[in-house]
Amino acid sequence: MAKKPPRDDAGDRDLRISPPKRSAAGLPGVTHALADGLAQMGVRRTALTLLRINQADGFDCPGCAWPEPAPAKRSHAEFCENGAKAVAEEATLRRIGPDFFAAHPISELAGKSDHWLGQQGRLTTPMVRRPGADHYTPISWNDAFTLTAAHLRAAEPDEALFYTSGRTSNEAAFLYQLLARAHGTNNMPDCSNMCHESSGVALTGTIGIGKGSVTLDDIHRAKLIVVVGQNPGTNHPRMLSALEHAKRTNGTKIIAVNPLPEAGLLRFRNPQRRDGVVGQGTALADEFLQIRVGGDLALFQAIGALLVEWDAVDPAFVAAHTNGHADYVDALRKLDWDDVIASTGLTRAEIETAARMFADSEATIVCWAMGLTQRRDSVGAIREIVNVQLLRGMLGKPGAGLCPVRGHSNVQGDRTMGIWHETPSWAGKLGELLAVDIPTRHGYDTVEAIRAMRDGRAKVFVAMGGNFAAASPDTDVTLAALRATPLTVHVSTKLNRSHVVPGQTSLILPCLGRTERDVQASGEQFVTVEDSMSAVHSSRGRLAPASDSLLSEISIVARLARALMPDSTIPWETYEADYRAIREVIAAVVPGFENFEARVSRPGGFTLPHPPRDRLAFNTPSGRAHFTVNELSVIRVPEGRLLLQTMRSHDQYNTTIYGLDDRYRGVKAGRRVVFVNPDDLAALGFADGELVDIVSEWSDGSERRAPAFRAVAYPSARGCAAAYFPEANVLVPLDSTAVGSNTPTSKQIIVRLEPAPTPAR
Ligand SMILES: Nc1nc2c(c(=O)[nH]1)N[C@H]1C(S)=C(S)[C@@H](COP(=O)(O)OP(=O)(O)OC[C@H]3O[C@@H](n4cnc5c(=O)[nH]c(N)nc54)[C@H](O)[C@@H]3O)O[C@H]1N2
Ligand SMILES: Nc1nc2c(c(=O)[nH]1)N[C@H]1C(S)=C(S)[C@@H](COP(=O)(O)OP(=O)(O)OC[C@H]3O[C@@H](n4cnc5c(=O)[nH]c(N)nc54)[C@H](O)[C@@H]3O)O[C@H]1N2
Ligand SMILES: [Mo]
Repeated sequence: MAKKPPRDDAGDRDLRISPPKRSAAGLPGVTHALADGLAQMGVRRTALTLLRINQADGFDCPGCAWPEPAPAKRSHAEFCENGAKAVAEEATLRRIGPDFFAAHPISELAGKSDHWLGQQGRLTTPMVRRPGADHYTPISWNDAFTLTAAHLRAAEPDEALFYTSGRTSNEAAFLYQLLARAHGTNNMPDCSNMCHESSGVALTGTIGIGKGSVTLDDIHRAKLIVVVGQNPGTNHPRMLSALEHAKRTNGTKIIAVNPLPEAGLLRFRNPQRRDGVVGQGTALADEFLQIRVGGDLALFQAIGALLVEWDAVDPAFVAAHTNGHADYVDALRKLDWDDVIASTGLTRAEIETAARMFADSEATIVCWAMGLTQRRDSVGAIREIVNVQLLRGMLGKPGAGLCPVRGHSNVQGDRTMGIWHETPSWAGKLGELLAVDIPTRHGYDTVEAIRAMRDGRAKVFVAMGGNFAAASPDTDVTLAALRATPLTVHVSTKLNRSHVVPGQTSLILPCLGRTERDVQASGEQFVTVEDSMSAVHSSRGRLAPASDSLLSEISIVARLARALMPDSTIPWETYEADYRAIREVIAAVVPGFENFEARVSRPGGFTLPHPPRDRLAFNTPSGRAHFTVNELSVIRVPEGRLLLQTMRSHDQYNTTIYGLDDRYRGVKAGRRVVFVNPDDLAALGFADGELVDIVSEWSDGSERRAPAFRAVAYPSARGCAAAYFPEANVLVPLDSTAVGSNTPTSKQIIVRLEPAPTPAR
């Protein structure tokens, strides 16, 4: 039997802190995975569901976007502790229906924690909140679509916003962008805007494609893997198996670049190997560069400068495939090492050791994630990684390349399918094929969408998954913006913050999840997804749906489209009845998807072309890869202030909080903690464990406050602090974004700590 959801909202009442762990996974990983499954699903369902994850005939793990090995090489347990938690969260046996919403007014739910909201169970019935009401009440699907269509028709097309989170399948995403564009807008903000947008912008500008260039096979064959600004032990646990494999079979060297000594990067105990469950495990990182937050651009410039100085470059590659080399080298000659030291907090000797490893490696991969993408200079920092890889000729050969490690399991696929606030290159073809006018005006990204709602320029907000209210920056601004919007519509599996800050009218539309059977008029359907390494494969759920009233995301889009455009010549009904019809259109318009149906029906699917990797072809104006010159500007943190980054605990999936522990970092039963180097804490006059407010300071003089965090002395880089997202989002100013990608700077916030006022008795 599954356990009942918790009744009370414990908060940080029982918070305990112990020293951080030195290794990841092993036996505790296995038991934690099972504990979550059992609590949510009971024994039988836990066993049945977990064995289907990432199998060729099963469903794609809704956890992260790390790829699966080829079908023949897959183990029976091709998932990790956190994948198991993601599945348990969706396949839970807990349900919330009309009774729940009748018992809990919205004003009460708004006071609950994200953890409590998510723990209540799966949404079962469409619900509506009418203007002024404090309760959601049931609404029929038909009425929900009619209501939404009426609001959309009453507004200009560009007053509508269509948000997407990265779990949406290729088919649903393709149909959803078609709906938005046929309606006449490119307003498609998506979670990517807050995630890897900086990677896409940096890579498109330099190598002509916004995606990573490596495959899993490359990871196994690399001689050097550099992991920058990423915490795979928590966020991509199966990546650790790949790193371990490379190390054991190939002697691969690993460099970790991070302000925090993350457990998984230092040592890994592979739960799929006997010695990993009980033994010491494998030491992963050979070199740990404990960089200051924001020091990566300087680090890679310095590595580039040393490689040039040592003549450790690949002149043939540079001459044949790149341009801009001379300007780049000129700029490197002017590099100011004092700035490099100030920016990175590293010694020159440490940087030289790392550069030597680059110089000695014939096959280098650089991986990165949110530690690199959510800062003011993110695009520049990623371009500097590209520079170093180009210098050494690390594209288009086995075991080498650029590897942005994506987050959501289909976030890369969603962009391929046209979820973008600009116009995809193939939009013209789509317009011709279906006889629709495709808009060419730039739409709003996430930050612009918030501004539009705040300023009354948006009338309808539709979200295909995700949790916009909790994921977005500047929480108070975002919540007010959502509340001011005439209609908000959330297609969701679970209750979350976005539902309890409703627009004037608000709809919750409950949908099927990945693990569930999807039966339409033509029979049982599957959908497809694309992982972080451009491999496309099918995903088929097997569980009975959480409720008979659920619709698939595709049905919801198709039915909304018919309500909105009754005279449309687009065959929405056919698409809903048979997803093969959607794949046929995708095959006809999206490059790389020729013969889609047949190729994706093979076990393991197929890999999309990547011109730089496949044949050193660069879709840039010059046909070559570009070296770039990026300005190094040292982040000056005023006296008495810290540079705060916001990150994930081990027990959360973005805004979904599975539990209140962060095992590897020694945190139990609480989330309102701020990690600070002990020397900084002492210098600022705070004691370890003291209760503090975090106050962020923005350049326009405005301040934002996150009250009542426990200060934790932690072995972080000097001058830096870390707290969890989404609790700390309130501190990120809406206008503080990365140059070039407009990604909120969730990893670069200047803060001061203040003693928290003693609560009144
Ligand atoms: N279990 C689980 N899995 C997930 C997710 C989840 O929430 N839970 N989220 C998914 C999503 S959407 C994403 S995008 C990924 C996120 O995966 P990660 O990018 O690993 O996520 P974060 O927790 O934000 O970790 C950022 C890391 O960067 C480091 N860092 C911070 N600032 C800097 C800096 O200036 N320089 C460097 N070099 N490092 C820095 C932090 O210390 C931390 O280790 O994971 C995906 N997978
Ligand atoms: N401060 C700070 N802010 C950040 C970040 C950070 O590091 N720091 N990270 C950013 C990043 S990398 C990302 S990707 C965003 C994440 O932003 P989002 O993608 O918007 O947020 P999630 O928390 O992943 O969304 C969780 C919700 O998705 C719904 N859901 C789950 N599965 C399904 C499904 O199959 N279908 C549908 N329709 N709904 C489903 C559930 O209702 C659940 O509550 O947050 C960003 N915000
Ligand atoms: Mo993400």
